[in-house]
Amino acid sequence: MKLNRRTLAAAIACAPLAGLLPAAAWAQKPIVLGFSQVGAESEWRTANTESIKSAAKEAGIELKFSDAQQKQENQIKAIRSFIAQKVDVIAFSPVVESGWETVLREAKAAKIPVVLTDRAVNVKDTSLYVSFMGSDFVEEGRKAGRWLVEKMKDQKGEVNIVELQGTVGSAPAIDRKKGFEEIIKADPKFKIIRSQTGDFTRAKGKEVMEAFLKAEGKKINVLYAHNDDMAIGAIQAIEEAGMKPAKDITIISIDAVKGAFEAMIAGKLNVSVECSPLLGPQLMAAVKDIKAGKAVQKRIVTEEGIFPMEVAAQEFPKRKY
Ligand code: GYE
Repeated sequence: MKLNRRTLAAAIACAPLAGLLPAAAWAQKPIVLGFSQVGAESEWRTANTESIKSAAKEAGIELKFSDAQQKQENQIKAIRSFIAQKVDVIAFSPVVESGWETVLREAKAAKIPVVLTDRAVNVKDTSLYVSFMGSDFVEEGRKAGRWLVEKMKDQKGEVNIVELQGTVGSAPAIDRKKGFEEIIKADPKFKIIRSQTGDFTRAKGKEVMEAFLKAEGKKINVLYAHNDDMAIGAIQAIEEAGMKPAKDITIISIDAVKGAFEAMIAGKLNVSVECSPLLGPQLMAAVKDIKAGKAVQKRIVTEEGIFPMEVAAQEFPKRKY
């Protein structure tokens, strides 16, 4: 470049700043990511939000974060606002599976790539999103079922199960039910006698368990809760009814958040199937790859385990959420 008076003046003016900033930040403006979160309904969700916020910061990605308070209409509004703001990438955890075609088509028409995190959508045209990262919820349900079948293998009579489902129409509620049923149906002694949504919250979990106890009382042998928060709410209801959680009623839940470990250590929860909310770093990596024009995997499955109460105390110090 030939230096004339203008370029020279500009170079001199910028020189002190350029020395202060890392080369990458100096060269380009940050990637802007619009993220629509489900809400703050559970310990899992809080950990997920924290993971996304801290990973964005770490990656130097500008995050526009919107909390939908568990309402699909709020998520659709947030996505439309991200489109209007021309963000670089949109990511969201869809509260329910269906009803996304229109807004996803709008994002596609605006050429804004979409990444699904945590929960899936039910769309015919899978080109409406670039990638879906998160757990295999059917497998989580199967793990819960397999644990129960093993635990009750010597039991001769009926095993009466009550089920606290997650949010109606959400991928984890649909899939966790499906995976669990697939396993227990192999033996007719297992019977789901009541099944109702507790919307993934402690308050609703407690409320619905109270109703189950009123209706079925001592008949209940097992509680299968689609997340830890509902199980923790239900534990309170069981204790208030004068029964012993994890003894009078075997309790299985999903997520393996710290609250579940505390309940297991206290002897009130039998087992929790792991579901990791720590999706932030892998989301930011995908966002960077997308912006760089690199291919990203269509499906990224989180690897996870299962923790029975016997290992809770030993595992607890290692838990990150
Ligand atoms: O299990 C539950 C949360 O979508 C996997 O949502 C997530 C679920 C999680 O509210 O605790």
